[in-house]
Amino acid sequence: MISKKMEQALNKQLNNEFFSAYLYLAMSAWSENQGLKGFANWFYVQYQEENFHAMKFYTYLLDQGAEVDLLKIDKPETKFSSPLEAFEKTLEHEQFITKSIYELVDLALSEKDHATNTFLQWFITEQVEEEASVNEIIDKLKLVDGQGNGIFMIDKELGTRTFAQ
Ligand code: OFO
Repeated sequence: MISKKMEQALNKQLNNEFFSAYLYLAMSAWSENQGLKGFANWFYVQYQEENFHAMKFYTYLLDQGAEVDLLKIDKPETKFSSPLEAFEKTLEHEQFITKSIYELVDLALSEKDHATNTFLQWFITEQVEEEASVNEIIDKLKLVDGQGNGIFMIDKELGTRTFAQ
């Protein structure tokens, strides 16, 4: 049993996760149109991961006998000036998500809602990994400084990412 306030906050996060999926799907389509199939693959896997995150919130709400409120998903940005810009926006977005997860944990702690706090711990770990992997790609993109050869190599590497739950 969770509070109404927590129910609302978790539904907002469910929406944030679906928005994340939408944003990365837009980045995947943009990459594909640039001929960057590896980048497109990376963002597509990211899209799959975000749907998986969203469904974790969905299942948790139902497990708690709470209502699932499917809020409107905002339109994401669909055009980017370079792969570096797309990844910098990814990092910015992930930092926003990390902050929103921390706020949920703060709420769970203030309500002594141990079940929700435990549920959220998985996301805390996940956010550390996500920010680290995005930072790593940003470093590489900065290193190659938009040079075709370097972008080609990174594209090849990003093409190997697969979705694992
Ligand atoms: Fe990108 O971790 Fe969920 O939103």
